[in-house]
Amino acid sequence: KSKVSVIETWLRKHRLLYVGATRHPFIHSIRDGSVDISSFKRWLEQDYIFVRAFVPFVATVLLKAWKESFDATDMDVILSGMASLNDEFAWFNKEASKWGVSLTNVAPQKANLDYCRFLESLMSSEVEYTVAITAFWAIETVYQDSFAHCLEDGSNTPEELRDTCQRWGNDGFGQYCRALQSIAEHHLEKASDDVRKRTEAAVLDVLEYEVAFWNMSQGDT
Ligand code: HMH
Repeated sequence: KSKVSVIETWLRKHRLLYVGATRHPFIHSIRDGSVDISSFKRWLEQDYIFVRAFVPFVATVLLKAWKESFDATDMDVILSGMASLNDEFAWFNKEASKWGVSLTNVAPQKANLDYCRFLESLMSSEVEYTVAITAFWAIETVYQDSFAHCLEDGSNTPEELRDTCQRWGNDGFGQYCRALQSIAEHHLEKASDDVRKRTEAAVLDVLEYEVAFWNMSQGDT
């Protein structure tokens, strides 16, 4: 008898919120070609700030993997994620110059500050590895699922936005998210009820912050 995984159970239970985070009107507007370019530029500027805070978060996940996990593949997968974040900065700079956007001196908006503050709370050494790695999986997966949707057959994504969608929507990134999911699931299976509950709450927080982040990009903060 095949057992439904912890993560699969949560995704079913919180389906509406997950769909809200991965099929947001902003994503629909990219997919159907009606996207407002000033919204896209705002998203680009704000996401650069987010990713600057995301790197130290991932560094703490790596540190926790080293201390708390006995499986060496955890560190390999997290390190590959850090390496792609390094490419991401080069990509942000290239993309910003393509759109005539400056990434220096951008003021973070409230939804972004709130999300970055949440990331910072997860960086604490008090936060268990299981909580942190699962939140990490959720953060990456929302972008993977959202942008992959913009590349599916039948999508009408403007040519000049395909590069952005490819960045997170490509198959390699999809495999990486599945690798993170299996690591998170492995730790969740062994976790106490208490840790599991706190992990579920962190995943819900991520989904809510992601919705607010898309809202901010569209200017409805
Ligand atoms: C807001 N969530 C946000 N930005 C990102 N770049 C990702 C997730 C994925 O790395």
